Amino acid sequence: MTSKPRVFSGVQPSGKLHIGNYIGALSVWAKEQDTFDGLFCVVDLHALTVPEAINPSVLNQKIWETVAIYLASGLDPKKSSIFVQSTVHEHAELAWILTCVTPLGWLERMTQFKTKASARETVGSGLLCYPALMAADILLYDTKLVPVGEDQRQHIELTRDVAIRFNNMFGPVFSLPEAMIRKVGARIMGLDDPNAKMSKSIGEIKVGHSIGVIDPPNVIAKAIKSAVTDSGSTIDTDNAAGGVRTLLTIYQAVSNASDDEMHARFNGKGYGFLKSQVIEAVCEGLRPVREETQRLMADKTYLKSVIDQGSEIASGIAEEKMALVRNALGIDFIKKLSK
Ligand code: AQP
Repeated sequence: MTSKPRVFSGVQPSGKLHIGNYIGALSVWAKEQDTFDGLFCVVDLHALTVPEAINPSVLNQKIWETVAIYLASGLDPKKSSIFVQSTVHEHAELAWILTCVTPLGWLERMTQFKTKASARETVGSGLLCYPALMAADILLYDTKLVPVGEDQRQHIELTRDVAIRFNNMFGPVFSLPEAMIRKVGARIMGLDDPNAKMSKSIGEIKVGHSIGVIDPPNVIAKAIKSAVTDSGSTIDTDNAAGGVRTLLTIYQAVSNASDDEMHARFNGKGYGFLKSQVIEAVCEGLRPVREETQRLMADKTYLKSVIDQGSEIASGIAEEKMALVRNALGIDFIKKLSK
């Protein structure tokens, strides 16, 4: 038993993993891993919620690449468990059970569902039920903290509500998790649209929307040079909004500059200067991640050993929790009959 708080988080292996995912999630995991009992998962079952977007060989490649990016971002498999969601079957089993205890209205209220559903002609039920799978991911492990970007806050609140509802109906099985959200950079907006969150799926199809974590420097520079600003020309660090605020936020998150340092460096300077500084900081900050990801992608045997080790640890915890869940629901026949 460890006294460190249990932490669970994940990234979907969908689209192009971007600097928002890195700043909002991955960099926090790596920085804080010594203080966590951490489980970090590549949530491949979540990537199935938009089946029209699935290309099996691309998805398979993205799963490997996401594991490599986790490691390249600084996660250490000796300190944290890194695994792939579909290798631990309890995620899918608990997701179905939690779907059954979650009122439809709770799912329909989710902002992410409403945004994604409104952009599509047909919407699969998986997109609606996604938060129940996310609740299963978290609740399986008695997770205390969930380090995520701001966009996931509502899903963590739903997870707590689902856990409370289950506990009230069937007995105290689940502990209540809390979101862990950084102050600067928890919601990075698209470079092409300061009103839309930077997104993996949009980044995959739209040049200039995102900065990919493993994009080469020339691609990063081109995206930042073309980033939307506004009709002004000089920076007011305290009141900057829109695209200028996005660039300042990315610089501050990547460089760890304080508010005073940001003021001294940028106040009254031109947008061209800001862009050149962001290009330099981002290219330099992401260079080790890109290079290490490339190196790790050539060593699948090592990546597989990391995933196997993480899956074994995660499965051990998940099996124990599922035994309690089945017992609470009265569906533990298989075990009883085989005794
Ligand atoms: N723009 C963002 N700024 C800060 N954090 C972000 N995260 C996502 N976008 C931003 C955080 O990254 C983690 C992994 O995200 P995800 O893969 O679970 O799902 P997502 O939120 O759906 O990511 P995308 O990029 O928007 O993907 P698509 O386009 O496929 O929907 C989470 O902690 C998330 O908060």
